[in-house]
Amino acid sequence: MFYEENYESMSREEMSKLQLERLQTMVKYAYDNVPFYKQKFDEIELKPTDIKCLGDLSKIPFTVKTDLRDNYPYGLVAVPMDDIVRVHASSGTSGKPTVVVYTKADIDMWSTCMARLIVAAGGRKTDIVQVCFGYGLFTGALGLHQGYEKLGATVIPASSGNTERQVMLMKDLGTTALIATPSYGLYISEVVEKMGLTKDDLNLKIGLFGSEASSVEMHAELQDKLGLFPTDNYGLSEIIGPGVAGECECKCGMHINEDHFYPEIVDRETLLPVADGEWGELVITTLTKEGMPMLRYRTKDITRLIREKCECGRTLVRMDRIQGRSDDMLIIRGVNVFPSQIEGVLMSMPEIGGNYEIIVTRDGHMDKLAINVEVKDACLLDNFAKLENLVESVKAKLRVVLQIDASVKLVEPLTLKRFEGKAKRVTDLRKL
Ligand code: DLL
Repeated sequence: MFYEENYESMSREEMSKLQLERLQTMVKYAYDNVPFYKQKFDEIELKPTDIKCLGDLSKIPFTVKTDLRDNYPYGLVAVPMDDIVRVHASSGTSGKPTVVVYTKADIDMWSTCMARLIVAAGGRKTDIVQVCFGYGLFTGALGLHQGYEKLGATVIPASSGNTERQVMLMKDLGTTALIATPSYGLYISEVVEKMGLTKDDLNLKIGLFGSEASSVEMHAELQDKLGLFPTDNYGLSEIIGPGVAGECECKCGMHINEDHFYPEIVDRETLLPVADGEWGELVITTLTKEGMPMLRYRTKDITRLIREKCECGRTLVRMDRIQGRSDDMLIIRGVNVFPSQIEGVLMSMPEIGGNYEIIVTRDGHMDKLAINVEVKDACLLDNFAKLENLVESVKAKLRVVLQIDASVKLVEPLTLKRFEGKAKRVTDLRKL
């Protein structure tokens, strides 16, 4: 089933034609209405009319997160404030938040994009949807909320936190669709168990997870514990929020709403476009956004594009699961380490749970990588020989994947910190 079949299953020729038309209009619009873009174009003597084909996009300078910060709060807005109907912001780790704005048409486009991805994932009008993302400036909750509402489903704006109450609501209100970060989804599954319930006491059918990385193994666990079909969903506030891309029922990459968000993959170091299918940093240009157009926004997220035919019938290009963020990458003893690689190893071991901490320290000139991870069954901690064996096999697997040694500590179930939003798993004490 499709939400907008004409756009979702366009031929490549039609899609490229539409993208080029929209790109040319968007570039002129941004140049005419946002002094920031005009200045950047003028500096390199680039004119909107120089964009004659999609490949010409690479002539346009990148936009980065600090451009939004430097123009805080409304410097990149392309319309009179009177036309802005919503403001969101992403928290950011330091200083001012990144503010993003929406016109009425932007909200409509956003809801439509979200509705497309919900339907692609298997969500329906008949769903009772519990949104367990935090409501507020974060785009996650309202994004999914609007999309599901547009579809005509029943939305419960539960927000995040108070997990026992979430489970009670889920059970009593007959929730069929769960919306959360994957780490919060797993935490909910632990609370279900703690409350003496099982997936059979719930009526969950589908879970739209996103806003942080998740592994195949995490999805298997969500499916097993909660009895739902989990999908991965990607987006970022600077572009729109969720609704940029999401997995369909085939789960073989996230379809990008590329008639609204044009994707490019560039090499992390040279920033030049990579060959089709290669891994690199995702760069997105908004093709239809009015309030705050983004030209060649560097997401810092590492992925690749997948163009092979998808069984679902959608022709929208797919992006692979995010491998990490270029600014998340740790350099430990000169070796590049992505937290997602560590997670992949941990989640592949059945005795180990999904909760872990990565701690990097420096002893003299020597970087040290320590990993604390919960075992699934506390009894294991009483059997010294078994425990030692498990620690050694985790270390050996990590060595193969990362090419460096790590110290590994197995701890009791439910003893590490839990998260209701995006999980923070890495502590790099070297920077302090
Ligand atoms: O997290 C938007 C969103 C909300 C997406 C709900 C999906 C569901 P921000 O708070 O601006 O927006 O964070 C954006 O989160 O650049 C990625 O690094 C990360 N991210 C988002 N989705 C995924 C995902 C929302 N599916 C930043 N896998 C992005 C991995 C993700 N990382």
